[in-house]
Formats: sequence, structure tokens, C-alpha cells
Amino acid sequence: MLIGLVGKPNVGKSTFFKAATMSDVLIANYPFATIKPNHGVGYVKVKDLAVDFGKHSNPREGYVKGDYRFVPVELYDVAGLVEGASEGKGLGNQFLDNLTGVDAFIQVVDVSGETDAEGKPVNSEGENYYPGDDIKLIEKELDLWYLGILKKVWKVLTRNMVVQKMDFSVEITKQFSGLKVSEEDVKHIILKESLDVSKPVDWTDEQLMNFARALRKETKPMIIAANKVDRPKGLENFEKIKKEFDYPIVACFSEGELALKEADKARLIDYVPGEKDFEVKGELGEKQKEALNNIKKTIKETNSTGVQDVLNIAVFDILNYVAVYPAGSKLEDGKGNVLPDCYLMPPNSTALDFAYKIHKDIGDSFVKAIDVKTKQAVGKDYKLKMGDGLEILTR
Ligand SMILES: Nc1nc2c(ncn2[C@@H]2O[C@H](COP(=O)(O)OP(=O)(O)OP(=O)(O)O)[C@@H](O)[C@H]2O)c(=O)[nH]1
Ligand SMILES: [Mg+2]
Repeated sequence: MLIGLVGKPNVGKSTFFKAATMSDVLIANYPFATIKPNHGVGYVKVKDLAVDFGKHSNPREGYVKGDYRFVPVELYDVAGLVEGASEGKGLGNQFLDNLTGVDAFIQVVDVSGETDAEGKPVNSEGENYYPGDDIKLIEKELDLWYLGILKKVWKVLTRNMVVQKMDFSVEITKQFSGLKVSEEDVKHIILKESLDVSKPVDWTDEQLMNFARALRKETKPMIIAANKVDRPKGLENFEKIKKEFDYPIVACFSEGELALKEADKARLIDYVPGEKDFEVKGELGEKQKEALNNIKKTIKETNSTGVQDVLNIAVFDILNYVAVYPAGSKLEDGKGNVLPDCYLMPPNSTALDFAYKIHKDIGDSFVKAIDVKTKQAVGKDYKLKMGDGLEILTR
């Protein structure tokens, strides 16, 4: 699974990325600081199943903090998008193409209203910029990008469809598999938009644009990280965009999350990502004390810095993945590691899918699975639930 950060320049994409991945990337208060995409590993936060058994797990990948387990997800941070990007403006198409393979978008929006449409800081005495306009701009550019991809092949593809009597959904899926388009996606769009697919070769530009938009929405679901909520107009603008758009929108303070993670790493505080509070445990200088107090004030109001919530909502509520632990009766592997693995499984995965995820041989010789919490046996068609721990019994 891969999640892409998008947004206009200078909104805090790289700050969000750095806070989520703790990788060393450039953050700067000017547009197009990021040129080459950054690729890193962030984490979703799930309950540590070992806690139910009076233990803590020892992850092979990711980490445990408090009673939570942090499970890796891949993130992509790319250059900022400006109007006309799909025609090559700004850093244009080259970076849009980096996004073809993502499963979902996190759109980072600067809700401070302190940067204009191109990401340049607005004059402090000047007009406040309305961040809702950015959401529309990004939607439009993403739709035009999809339209461009469709247009490249549309004439030939749809002509062939008619001549060779090919199925619309099958051919579209084949042609756009790189964009993670599935046959169900296309069928769903046809129903939802009441598309006439008998003669797509005759579609008007408007019909094609509608299809591009529907395809983008269906195959690249989006959550909005309303970033810089710590700034004076932040909360007000956050409430405004929440009323105007029906995406999931989370108030976000990426800079605060980054500062807390860094202070935690330096052992100055104890901070579990996503919580609304932290404990001071080191000797703080006056400046550090003040900075941390300011962060505390903001996250008391917003409940958390939002960064962890954005990732969790994207993976578990939008993409509907579930986190499942392979578990033996003793919970440990041969070396005494408690629940070393935790897998993120796509929606509707079964116990058998899970067995195959662990190893092909385990899938091939699957007999049944034991739920470690209930000790009940479940069959191959059992639908995985969030936080399950399953021991797979094989032939
Ligand atoms: N007040 C505040 N400033 C933030 C926050 N997040 C990022 N910033 C600042 O916003 C500016 C831009 O941050 P970046 O992370 O470089 O933004 P970007 O979207 O990656 O920018 P480009 O790569 O140029 O598109 C920097 O000055 C950050 O310190 C936040 O939560 N609050
Ligand atoms: Mg950047």
C-alpha cells in the first residue's frame, strides 16, 4: 500500500512527511522546496494485541510505544501542484506520473490562509487567502491529469472496442491497471454516473471529463490534512472547509508533531504519536519549555496534532484495511519474540488470504485458523477483522 501526499506548494507536505517518517527531508518557507519525490515509511497506530495477554509485542518492522503498535505504511511526498500542472506548469507532469501507483491521497492544505495559490507567503497585512480554493484547484488538476491519460489512448481504444465488440469495463481496467483501476471500480462508476458505454467513441469532451473525474475519485480516494491549524486563522478556516467539502478533513499541526517526535527521540519528553498530551522527562531550556507549551495549547484544542489520525483514517476508514497478527498459541516465535509480525490486509480478506500473505506454503496447506482471543476455530472463508490474531493450522 502506498499513500501519496499532494497539495499546492509550501503547505507543509514535507513537514507532514518528515513528522510521519522521521526521514531527513528539506522543509522551507518557499514554493517548490521539494523537487524530487521523497519516499519513506510512516506508521499506522493499532492496539498492541500482546497487551491483552499481559505482554508487549516485539515487532520485526515498525515499533511499539505505550500500548500501541505502529505498523509501517509507505508514503510519497512530491513537488507542489499549481494551476496548469497537468499542462506542465510548475514541476508539472513529471511528478504527477509519480503518483499513478498510489492507493490514496492525503491532500495537505494550508488553512492558515497565509500562502497564496502558488504557495508564496501573503503579506501579513494583506488579504487572507481562502484555502477552500486550493482544494478545488488540486481536484481540477488531478482530474485534468486523469483526462490527459485517458485522452492519449481514447480514440484508438474506443474504436477497437466497437470493432472487436470488447467489454468496456474489461478494456478500461486493462488499459489503466497502472492507475490501480479495477473492474469493480469501472462498473461502479458506470452505475453511479449512469454512463452510456455502448458507444464511448462518440462521447463528448464533457462526458470524457466526467468519466475522468469519476475514475479519479473512485480509484484515488482523498483525505484532507488541514495543516497549520496552529496559526491564528487556522481553526476558523478548518471549520469553513469542513462545511464546504465532503472529504474527511482533519485539523493538522505537522510542525508540532515533528517537534514532539524530535523531543521524544532526544528523551526530553515521552510522547505517543496521536495522543493529545505528553510527559516532560528531561531538562528543558526556557525556549524548549515555551515551544512545548505552545504545542500543548494547540493540541488541547484540536485533540491531537492530527498527523496520526490522518494516516489511520486513510488506511482503516478510507481504504478499509485491517491489521491482523499471525499468532501461535504461545504468541512467540522460536526466538521468544512476541507477535513479531502484523499485516495490513485489504478489505474483504479471508483467513486463507492471510495464510497466503504469511507464506505460500502456509496458504497451500491451510486447514483452519484459531482466533487467539476467543480460542475458536475459523475456516478459510472467515473474514478478517481489525486486530485479529490468528494461528494458522496446516496439514
Ligand atoms: N505554523 C505552521 N507552519 C508549518 C506547519 N507545517 C509546515 N509549516 C511550515 O510551512 C513551510 C513549508 O513547509 P514544507 O513542509 O516545506 O512545505 P511543502 O508543502 O513540502 O512545500 P513544497 O515542497 O515547496 O511544495 C515551512 O516553513 C514549514 O515550517 C504547521 O503545522 N504549522
Ligand atoms: Mg516539500
